[in-house]
Amino acid sequence: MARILITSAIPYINGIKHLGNLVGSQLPADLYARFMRGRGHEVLFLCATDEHGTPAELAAAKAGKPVEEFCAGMHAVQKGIADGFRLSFDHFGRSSSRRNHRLTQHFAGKLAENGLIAEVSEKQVFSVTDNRFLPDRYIEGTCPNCGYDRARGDQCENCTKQLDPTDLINPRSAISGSTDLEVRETKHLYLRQSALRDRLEAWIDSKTDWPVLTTSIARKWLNDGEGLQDRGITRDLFWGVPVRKGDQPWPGMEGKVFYVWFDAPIEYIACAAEWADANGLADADWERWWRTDKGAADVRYVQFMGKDNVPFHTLSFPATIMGSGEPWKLVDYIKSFNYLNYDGGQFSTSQGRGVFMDQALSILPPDYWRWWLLSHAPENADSEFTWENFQASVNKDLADVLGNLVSRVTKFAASKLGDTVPAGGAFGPQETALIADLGARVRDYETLMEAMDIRKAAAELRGIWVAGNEYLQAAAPWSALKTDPARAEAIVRLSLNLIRVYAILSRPFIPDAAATMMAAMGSADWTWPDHIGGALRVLPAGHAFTVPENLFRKITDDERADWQQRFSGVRG
Ligand code: B3M
Ligand code: ZN
Repeated sequence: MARILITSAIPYINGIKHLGNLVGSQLPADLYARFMRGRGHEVLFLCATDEHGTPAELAAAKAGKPVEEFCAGMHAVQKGIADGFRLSFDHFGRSSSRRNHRLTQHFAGKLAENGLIAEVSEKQVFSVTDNRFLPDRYIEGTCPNCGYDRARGDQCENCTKQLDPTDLINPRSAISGSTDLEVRETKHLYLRQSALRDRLEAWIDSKTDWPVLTTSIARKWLNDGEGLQDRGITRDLFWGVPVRKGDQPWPGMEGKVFYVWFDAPIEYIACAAEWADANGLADADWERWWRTDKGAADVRYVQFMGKDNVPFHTLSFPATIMGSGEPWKLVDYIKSFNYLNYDGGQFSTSQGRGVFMDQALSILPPDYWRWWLLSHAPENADSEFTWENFQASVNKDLADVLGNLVSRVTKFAASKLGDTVPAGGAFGPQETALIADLGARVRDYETLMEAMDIRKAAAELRGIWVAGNEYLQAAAPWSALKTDPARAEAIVRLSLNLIRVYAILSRPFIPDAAATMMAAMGSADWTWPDHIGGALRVLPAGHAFTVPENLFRKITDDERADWQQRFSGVRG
């Protein structure tokens, strides 16, 4: 039995994620966690809300709430939605937790001790009316290049020119509109990533099994321009982890907080501590997942994220860990994703375009979304959600193939042979052939799932369902019943067992349907089918089963058209 630590990129607190975000981190992480648990491994699967930063402060202000209260409320909302999608986190933590405050300050202190922090004085725009320094993107004005009057301080959206806030004509605060802006001197801490460049490069070079998407992004940043840049890790904000050197004050840094991207990945560690706290465990119980000197050397650590988050996970966070000089675990494998597009355009959080997690659950149960999203995961290229494709996948794969098999077998068995597994007959050549075919397919499925080759794994699972359907069609117990009832009993006995095995294999993708199938087979034996021949004999003759409710319903053309229309505009 192996030990596997799994983290998903932690979603920002300030809004509900869309399906493109879901398929790029939390959902594939859940798939992998469920598969590894199903195989009998010990898994710790962690996620959290990413609660700091200017967007959180501004969203709270817009909602008219103190930021702590806003974050607590949104954390509960996101937790509810994660549960709705059956995301099986062992803990859903918060980057604003005391554990993360202390760990973040601890890491900063260690980095300073090791000479990896520089204190830099810089000039920044201060809004007198808002009483705060403004990040570049919260300064608006007229673009000196094209004259667009709502250009942002970091870039003009109209002509795409990269800008400096001081380039803008008539600059104003994007928060209040105030033009009462001053340039003030402020001091910040920089993480000297450049000093760790060669170690980071050697480490990336050693990851020959990583997806090219992951390593190519890392290499681009390692070699960009003058090479890896040092990075500011503090901000002049109110909400965040106060800057301290371990448990000591940091002279000259009073009133400042760490940058959200400094403390967010540290929450992966803090979240394990939160998990231990929430379950009455000791520090040693979470440290055995994270400290290589305390048992974590044999843990395999896998991270899941969208491609935009890769630089922070391949360079900045490893720089924090390496620079601490302490034996914290480094990630072993990073599975990253391209983007999912939406019906001819892009999903967009800022524009409210696409289907958001709460909306998705309001129209269909989670398995429908899980199946489509995972079987179309944007692994090797961007992929696209269209309502036609969604309808076709659900209706074909889930309703016609899997749902239909379960319903035909159980209804036929119950109506013709009674409500227990029939005893007659023996397995013959058709069963032997099916067992051989499934044996090979299940091994293939395992290999693909272990490699996180998600689309191919989904295709193999569908193939496994299809094989069962083809067997049933060819064996035709309804015909056998008339001429050779014992033969019909043997076919039904195998088919009922097949439903239990399908529940186990399908559970990582469609956990609710899997639970329904297992319950209908009157079993709670989720043991992975290492030997398919044996697994297809687990439910013995005389074992009671029931006919489940329809597993999946079809999406009608009217519904499809209605949803297409309803989700075509922007979210209100
Ligand atoms: N919160 C980005 C996002 O929500 C960011 C990920 C942090 S991972 C440490 O998409
Ligand atoms: Zn412009």
